[in-house]
Amino acid sequence: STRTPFIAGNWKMHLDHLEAIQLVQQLSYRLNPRDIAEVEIAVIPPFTALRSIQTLIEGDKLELGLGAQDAHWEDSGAYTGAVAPPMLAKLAVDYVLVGHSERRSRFGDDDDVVARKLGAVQRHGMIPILCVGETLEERDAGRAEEVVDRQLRAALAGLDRPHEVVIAYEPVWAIGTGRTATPDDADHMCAAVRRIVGEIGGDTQAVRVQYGGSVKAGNAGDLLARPDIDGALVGGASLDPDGFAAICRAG
Ligand code: G2H
Repeated sequence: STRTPFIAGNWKMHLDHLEAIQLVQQLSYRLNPRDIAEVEIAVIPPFTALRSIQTLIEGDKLELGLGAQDAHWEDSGAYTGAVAPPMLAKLAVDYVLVGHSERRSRFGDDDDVVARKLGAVQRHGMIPILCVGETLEERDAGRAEEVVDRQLRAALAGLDRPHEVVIAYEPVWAIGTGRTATPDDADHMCAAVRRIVGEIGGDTQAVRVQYGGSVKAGNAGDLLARPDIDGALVGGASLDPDGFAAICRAG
């Protein structure tokens, strides 16, 4: 396909800003520009490390995208503890995760909140990485595609250009569990995601769809070789520079 593979490392709640700089440096030593010329790579650290990583990326002219793990939907206001999209845009943040399953299950981000955050991120010129995916219970009940369909429509319905969003299909039962969807299952759902984006009015060939859930160096090649999987959202394995560099090369 003509879509550039996109590998993003979601560090979750790990690493202080000094450890974060170290990891980015270790990563950049391991990535030969020739190996990754055709791949886009981003790191998604905690908020506290965004500024130092941004400085490092600019100072060393690294070919590395920067992402944030969440954003509020308002531009400012009395929302103690929250971070607003314009603050992130000013830090040259390229991507913002929206609707990660941990936000949905542990912070109460429902479909409505996800839609508002996604719109706010886009309005401020950043690209949302919208996470969707079914639980084990939903998959066993044969409802996986129905759940993903609902999540996509709720988040994307109001957008003019629904394909200008990266979508990460992350089956909840595969997150941090060591259990990965088979490449066939993952590819099948990523194809369904693409079809649904088309039904909402997006360009099915332009939208980038990542797979996420226990991606590591050992399984990345098989997943990324599939036609409808355009990249990976990597959690645990993105904290290891050797492993993450290997996943990037697989892209
Ligand atoms: C899913 C994924 C990254 P992990 O949450 O978003 O994490 O690779 O640890 O399963």
